[in-house]
Amino acid sequence: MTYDERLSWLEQNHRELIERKNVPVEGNGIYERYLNPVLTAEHAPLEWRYDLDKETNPYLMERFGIHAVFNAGAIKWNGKYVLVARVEGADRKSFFAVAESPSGVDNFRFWPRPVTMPEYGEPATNIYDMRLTAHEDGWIYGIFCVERKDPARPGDLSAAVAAAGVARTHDLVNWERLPDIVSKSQQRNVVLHPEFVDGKYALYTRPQDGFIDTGSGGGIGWALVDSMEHAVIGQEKIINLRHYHTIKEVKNGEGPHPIKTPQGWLHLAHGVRACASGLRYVLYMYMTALDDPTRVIAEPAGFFMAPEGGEYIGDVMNVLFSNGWICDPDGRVFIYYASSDTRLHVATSTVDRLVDYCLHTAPDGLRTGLSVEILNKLIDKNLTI
Ligand code: M1P
Repeated sequence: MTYDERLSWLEQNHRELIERKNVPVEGNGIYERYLNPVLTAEHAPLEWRYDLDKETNPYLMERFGIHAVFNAGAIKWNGKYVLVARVEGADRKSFFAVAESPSGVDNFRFWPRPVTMPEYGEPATNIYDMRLTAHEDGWIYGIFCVERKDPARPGDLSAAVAAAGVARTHDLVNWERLPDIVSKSQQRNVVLHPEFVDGKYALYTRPQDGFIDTGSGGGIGWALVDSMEHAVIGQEKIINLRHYHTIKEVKNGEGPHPIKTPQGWLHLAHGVRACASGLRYVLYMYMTALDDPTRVIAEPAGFFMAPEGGEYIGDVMNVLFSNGWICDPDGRVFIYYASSDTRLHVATSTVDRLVDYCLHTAPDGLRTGLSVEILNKLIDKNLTI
C-alpha cells in the first residue's frame, strides 16, 4: 500500500469502528449487555498514534502505541454520556482521556487531547481508575489511584505505593489538582459520596496493607473529612465486609459513587477471590440506608456480573471492573464495565430493576446447606404456580 492508500484504509477502519451501531443482548432480566465494546485501544484517534507527516513517517507506522482503554469514570455532561477512561500506552503508563457519546451505548469519540493532569508532590509513575462525583458543593471531583515507586524498597523494582489523588473541575478539561488524600494505609478505590453527611465530605475507602494486598483492611470503608482541599482520613469504619469462601474473600472495592433511590443507596462494587488461575474479579451490588449510608440493608449473594466469553481474555485475565455508571432522569442506568483490563463495555438496566434485584435476591448464607435451602424454597414456590 502507498502512504495515501494506507492512510485512507486507516481512516475508514477508524470511522467504521466509531460509527458501528451497538445492540443489546437479551440476558438474565437484571441487565442487558451490549454486543460490542464501547471503547477499545483502536478507538484512540489516529492523531495520537501516528505521525501523519509523510516526510517524517514515510511508512505511516505507529509512533505511540495505545495498548488498552478500560476502567472509566462516567458522568452525564451537557446532555452527552461522558467517560473519563483509563488509557494505557504500550509503555504501560496510564493516563486519562475523555470520550463522549450521544446515546451512551455507541458512537463514543475521544476529545482531541488526553487530560493533562497536574502533578501533586512527587510526580506519579502511573495514574488510573478515576471515580467522578458531581458533588453538591458545585464541583466535579475526580478521585483516582496515584502509583509511585516504594521509596522504602529501592532494590525491588515492583514495589509500589498507592495513594488517592484528587482533582476537581467545572469543564472536564481544566483540572485543579488538590493534595493526595492523607491516610495511614495505602489507598486505592476511594470514591466521593455525592452529598454532604453531617456537614462533611464522605469517602468510600479501601484500606490496604500493601500495594496489592489488602490484608487486614477488612473491606470497603467509610470516612468523613472536613475538606477536599486537605482531605485527611481519620476514623475509618468498614461498611461492606469480606467473608470466607465468597466472591470477595481476597478484596473488594467500591465502584462508582452510589445512586440515590427512594429505597436506599444503590452500590456497585468489585469483589476478588483467588483460584488456581490467579485472581478473579467480578462485580456485585449492595444497598445502604438513605438515613445512614453506612448501614447495609441488602446484598444479593454472589456476583452481579462476571466475565463471559471474550471478556475473560485480555491483559489481566478473568477480570470485570467498573468505576463508572450513569443514571438518567427516566431511571435508565448505563453500567460501564471493563473486561480483563483491556476494553470497556456497557450494560443497561433501570433503577427499578436493580433495586428489585437487590431487595429480592437472597443474601449469601455463607455455607452450602443454606444455599440449597434457598433453592428448595424457590422450587417449592414454583411448583405451586
Ligand atoms: O487488574 C485488576 C484491577 O486491579 C486493581 O484493582 P484492586 O485495587 O481492587 O485490586 C486496579 O489496578 C484496577 O485498575 C485493575 O483493573
